[in-house]
Amino acid sequence: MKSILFHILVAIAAITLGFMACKPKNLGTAVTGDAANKAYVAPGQYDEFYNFVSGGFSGQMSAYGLPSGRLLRVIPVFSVDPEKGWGYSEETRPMLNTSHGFVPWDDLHHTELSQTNGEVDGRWVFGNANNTPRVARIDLKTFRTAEIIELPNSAGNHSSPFITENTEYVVAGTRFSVPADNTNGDIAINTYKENFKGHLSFIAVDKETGGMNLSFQIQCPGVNFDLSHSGKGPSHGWFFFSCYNTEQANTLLEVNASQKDKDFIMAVNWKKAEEYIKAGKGKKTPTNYAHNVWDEKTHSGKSEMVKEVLILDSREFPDLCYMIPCPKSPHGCDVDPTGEYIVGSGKLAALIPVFSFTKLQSAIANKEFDGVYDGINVIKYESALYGEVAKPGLGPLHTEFDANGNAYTSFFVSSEVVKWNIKDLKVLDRVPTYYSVGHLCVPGGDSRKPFGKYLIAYNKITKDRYLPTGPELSQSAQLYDISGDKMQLILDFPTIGEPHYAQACPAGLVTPNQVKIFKIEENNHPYAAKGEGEAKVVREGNKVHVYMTSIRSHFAPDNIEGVKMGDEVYFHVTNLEQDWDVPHGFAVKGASNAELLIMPGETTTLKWAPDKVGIFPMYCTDFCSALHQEMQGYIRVSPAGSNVPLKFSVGEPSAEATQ
Ligand code: K7E
Ligand code: CUA
Repeated sequence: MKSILFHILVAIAAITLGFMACKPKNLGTAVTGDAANKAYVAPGQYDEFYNFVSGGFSGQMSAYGLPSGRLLRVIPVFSVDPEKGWGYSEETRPMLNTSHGFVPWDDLHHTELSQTNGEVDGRWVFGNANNTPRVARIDLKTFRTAEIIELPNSAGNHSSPFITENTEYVVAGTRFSVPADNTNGDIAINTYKENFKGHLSFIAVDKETGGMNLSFQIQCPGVNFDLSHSGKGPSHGWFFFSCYNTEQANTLLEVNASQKDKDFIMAVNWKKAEEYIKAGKGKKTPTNYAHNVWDEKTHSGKSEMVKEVLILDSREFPDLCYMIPCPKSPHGCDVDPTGEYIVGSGKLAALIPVFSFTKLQSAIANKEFDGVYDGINVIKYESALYGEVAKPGLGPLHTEFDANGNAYTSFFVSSEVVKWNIKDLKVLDRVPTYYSVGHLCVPGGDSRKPFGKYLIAYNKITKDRYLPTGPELSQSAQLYDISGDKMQLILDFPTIGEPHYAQACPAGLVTPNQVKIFKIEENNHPYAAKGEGEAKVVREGNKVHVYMTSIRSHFAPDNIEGVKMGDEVYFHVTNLEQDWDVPHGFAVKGASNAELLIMPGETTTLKWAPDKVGIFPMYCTDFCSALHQEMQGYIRVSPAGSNVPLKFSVGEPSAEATQ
């Protein structure tokens, strides 16, 4: 059977090559050897790993199975999603609240799995919003966004959401420096150097619940924080942030922020920062940011505005932050599994510097400084440097690690992944990517315990890899087997949005904790109807609350009259099912928001303002039984001031039958 599949794939490859005659040759189109087998997961079989992939400008995250590359679920995070009613139902709308009001979109770049003792634990996955700065926590019991916290004093939240080795903190560095929230922002842009500041946010995470709380921020010079990673093992207690635009330019950054030969990696002693905060050294500073939390018992999100944040000024605490020079606009900032080596990737560099945590510590102790940058000591490059990987490729971006002391770096310009040994800094292997690779992911690859086995490249350009789809082509990932000495390409799979960072973990860390249904007796939604006997319609002024139930295959009530123009109708639909995999949907004609998708035991609300007099059908949108198509009803809308009484029913005989 294996060889049949292989022959089919070879045949497909041959046909494809013949069909796309203009396609360049030798681009790794044909799979080699046993590649097809390695990525093949037979029907009915499960994948070995979950892969949580950022959705870029789709604002969502998606879960794929590895090695098959099968898309399992798009998890709505920062963007509305009509498929799940996310951001459309009354319960989910507060989750997208910000200090700018309801924001239905964002740009999610990086995902990060929670860790315990430096190992991924499969409890939560975090995501960052790059536009309106926010961090989200997705609960992997439900694959739902459980919490979103906005970041004050920030603009663009790129250097995020990276975590410490026990998930003590999720960290977020601002990409754009801006004037602090408590200062006058109505100033000339060209006063950047004087007035713009960069803030690093430390969000504490509750060990049990995962609840997030913005513990403190460190105010830093006005640079662009790009990426980060925490220390681990011996370097636990430190965080490393790559910075660019240390020229502090406010225009034409492509030229003006590439002036200096070296920018910085900023090393932050967050344990020290914690001590200062405990000692009351943080300054309470006025601000305004949203903190949105989902409650699984009321099936609702709540948004709260927070008015204050604790700030430590990096200039006042010289033992908090240190700058390490790093060549040519560093992007990726990655720490190896031992915690000793910090890899900086300069987007315009032709080498990869590897810094040593031990050397960094002795450089600090011996004050081996090379001047001061805006109040922060600059470590001598050579004093922190372990060594450089010479001639690795062009345009290094990101590095991941395996469990055997190897690093894998993506090269955007030369479109390749390069494997190198951390100890001797020798290049061991290189494979092409198709094309212009950005981020990489190895399961557990930024933790103390990488699982190795696979490496996924997330590419920026796909050109000729898939059937064309007009001017916009598919986004793409490529899967490599890294279990041997040589990396082997085994699969291309399309992805959603633009993938940036991703995380992966063994499925067994996640599956045992899955929620299958919500218990109806634990449903504390204020408008729940926990049985058909509780179904009703209640008028409060111009608000009409429909306490509706759904069960295979009808709604109760399914006939409603007495709604008038000018009313706001709230359909609170409780799904009475207590079986796994039996959601119901709900939609009403002319609704300007979306549908609802209601999980077993859950209550979800659709707000509807009828726009004309007449009869409006409503129906279940999710195919739930053989009689799903019968799962429907009507609502009658009368003119404003009409005396049609409020009336609701299910199963009432028709007028003809009662005569
Ligand atoms: Cu947010 Cu390099 Cu896109 Cu990753 S960054 S690629
Ligand atoms: Cu309920 Cu379809």
